[in-house]
Amino acid sequence: MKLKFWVAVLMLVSIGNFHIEAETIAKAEPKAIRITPPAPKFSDAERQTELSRRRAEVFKQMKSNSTFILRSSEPRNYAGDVDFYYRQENNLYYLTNLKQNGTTLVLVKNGESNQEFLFLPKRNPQFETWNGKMYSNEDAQKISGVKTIIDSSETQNFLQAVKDQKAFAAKDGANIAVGVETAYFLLPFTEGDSDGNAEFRRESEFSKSLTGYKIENARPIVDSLRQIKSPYEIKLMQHAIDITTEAQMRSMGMVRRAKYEYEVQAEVEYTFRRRNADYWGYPSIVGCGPNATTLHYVESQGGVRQGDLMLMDVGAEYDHYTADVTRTYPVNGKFSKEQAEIYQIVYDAQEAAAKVAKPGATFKAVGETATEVIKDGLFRLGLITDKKSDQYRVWYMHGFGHWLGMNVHDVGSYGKPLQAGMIFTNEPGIYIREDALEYLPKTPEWQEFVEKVRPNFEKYKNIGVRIEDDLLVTPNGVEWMTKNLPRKISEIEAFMARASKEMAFNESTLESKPQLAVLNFDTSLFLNDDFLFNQSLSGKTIRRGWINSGKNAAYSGLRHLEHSAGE
Ligand SMILES: [Mn+2]
Repeated sequence: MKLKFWVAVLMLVSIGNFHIEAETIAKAEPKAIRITPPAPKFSDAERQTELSRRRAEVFKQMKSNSTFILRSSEPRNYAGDVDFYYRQENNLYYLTNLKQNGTTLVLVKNGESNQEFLFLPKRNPQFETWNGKMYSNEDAQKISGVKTIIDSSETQNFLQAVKDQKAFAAKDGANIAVGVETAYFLLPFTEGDSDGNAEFRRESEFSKSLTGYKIENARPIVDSLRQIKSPYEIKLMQHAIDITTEAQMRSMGMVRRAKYEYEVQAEVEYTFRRRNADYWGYPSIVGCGPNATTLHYVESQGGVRQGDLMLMDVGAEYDHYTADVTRTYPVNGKFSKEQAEIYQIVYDAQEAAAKVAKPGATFKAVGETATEVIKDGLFRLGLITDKKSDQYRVWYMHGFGHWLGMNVHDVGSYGKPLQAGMIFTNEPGIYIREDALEYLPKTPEWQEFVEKVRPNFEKYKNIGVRIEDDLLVTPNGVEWMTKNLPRKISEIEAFMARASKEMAFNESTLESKPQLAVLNFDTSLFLNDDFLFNQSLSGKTIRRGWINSGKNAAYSGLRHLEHSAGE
């Protein structure tokens, strides 16, 4: 009885504390950070118009008397009976915006008449109990704008009819008279196209089983459409980029207090989720010091050390569109002389490339402009001895950039001149890998190279810099979609000083008081089980058994004495 009384008093006091603390945190929200603007919203009519325009463009490029069959992607196994998060095949999503597994889109062009059909799984209460709501026919019609829906249990019969070159009559009355001359599928480009073979295995196998059709790969059609982003798509891409910008900013604000790379990665991915990104577009690359020189470093197990550079190549995915943004910044907020020298070369290369990027320019020429700046800079620092040779590849071993969209390395030809609506990454880099000189060919030329550059190499060893921005080609040049993220050395240093100060308010919160630690006790108090179990404060449930091992631990002293001194 007495105990319960004190628990009640404590709860009142605690609830009061919670409000005060919540208010303080709200006021201290760092102003230096650019909060992601609201997500773009489209009406049903806007979406349907956009999607039917895309399908109309596909029809335009299909031959007469042809059929295009697009299948949804299959779930991918993670382990045992657990799958990865389901992600729709990009082209099917591009043409329907449907995320449902088991969906097939059929486009039929007979003469000049165009018909669209959608095979869709029927709603199933058992499935919905476990996995959530499925589309009704009306939902699918409303989302995609495709009017004719057929139960996907008939997909196999339909495919058999295609094989037999017969018309298909669905049980509910829909008739599909396939265009009998040409069959389009999404197919690997070549036998050796391993990504294409993995992604379009079923299509490839089925197409090989057909006789009497001319088989065409539909990817050049959809790829060329996807290469030019519509205003609708640009809004989605901008949103993915804005989320990524905020994530990069927050990481710059907290990095000084981080001990391990994974903590910084967590800040990034926390921001992605907090801003309702669907996922990342590719695994986050968060590498500090020497790890920054590994292009696709994903372990994030290394330490975060003052004096080192942090390289972060991360991208939020929003509604099937991904950002791809890299920043390299000093953990302590100030570039050293050597770090700044390398950084400035990469920055200048980016600037030079962006200046020549405009409609009509080739991707290759834009990339070569960046390469020339890199070569000049490396020569100046004594890291190469011959600007006309390929020596620079020792330090800049990847391409200048790539198309960006639904895939991080998006579809589309690199031979086509730039055109308004294309989006590409501008991402030169220099990586002074610790062991780079050990693996060069043992020829007299390379030996001489090694001898000459070694002293300079020692100066810059373990510095890795990549700067990556997402550029939209406009009628007159390019727009930097990543322009809100500091990039100049002076901007980065000023931003980090401010953001780091403003984000310091939650130092203890981040380190030792997760969101649930709303009760700010100074001393350990004994509370009974009733209190720890299922108490709801301002709608939050305190989980039983929750352990806080930091120095301000509120509960650890109560139930887990062995943890109270920290891990
Ligand atoms: Mn990239």
